[in-house]
Amino acid sequence: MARILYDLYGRDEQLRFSPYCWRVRMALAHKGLDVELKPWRFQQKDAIAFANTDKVPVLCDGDQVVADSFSIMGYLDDAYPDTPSVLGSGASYQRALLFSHYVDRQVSPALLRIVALDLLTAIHPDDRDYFRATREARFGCTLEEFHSPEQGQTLLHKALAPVRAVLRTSPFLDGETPGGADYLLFGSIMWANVVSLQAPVIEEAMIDDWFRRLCAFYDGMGNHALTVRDLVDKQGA
Ligand SMILES: N[C@@H](CCC(=O)N[C@@H](CS)C(=O)NCC(=O)O)C(=O)O
Repeated sequence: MARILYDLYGRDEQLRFSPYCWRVRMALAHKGLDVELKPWRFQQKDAIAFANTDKVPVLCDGDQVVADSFSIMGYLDDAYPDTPSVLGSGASYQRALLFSHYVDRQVSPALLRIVALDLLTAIHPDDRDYFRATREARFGCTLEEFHSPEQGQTLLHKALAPVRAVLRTSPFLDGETPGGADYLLFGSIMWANVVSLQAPVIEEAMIDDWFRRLCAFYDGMGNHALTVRDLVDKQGA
């Protein structure tokens, strides 16, 4: 049976920007596992209700259904023990879990301040009212008030201090070759990179260099990603 990943798309079916889906795609590629990407939009909740979730990614692997990016990465390690591990087990798994919380709570919120309004341009027109309503309720202010690229860059610079420290000593966060920690962070930077109207979001050469090297992995999967800038150049905002 085919392996299927439900993957968020935006104003174009090829515009794939979910940070959580990107980390899973990198994990699958790391393991050499093929996957069919099933395009999904924010409000298509019925299509993933079988997985008891209202969010992507959702992975269907034969008769196994797994939701949540970190759970999917862990599932892949368990289900395919003969492939290179992504998160590892025991202490290694716990550290990856900690790193995942760091990315979600420190890095992604900073990136969100930088691209909050750009996201509206990236999202499918039918999802824009939904996105604005749900996010404004979450932030407690309008997207326009939340959008603050300068403040976001300051927060991002501070948040990335531990990443900078590690990249001074090794080419990837997981050492000589990329692994789970790299993919967890890569997903968020890829998300901001795909939706940003003013690329690049990463202003620091060392981290940008790490990101570019990861984009080139797995047949240049990241390099081939369509960005909102490609579409706006052709179609306008
Ligand atoms: N903790 C989840 C978060 C997944 C998530 O928030 N996915 C977003 C897309 S990036 C989503 O599907 N949102 C649906 C919505 O906002 O209605 C994971 O790691 O997979």
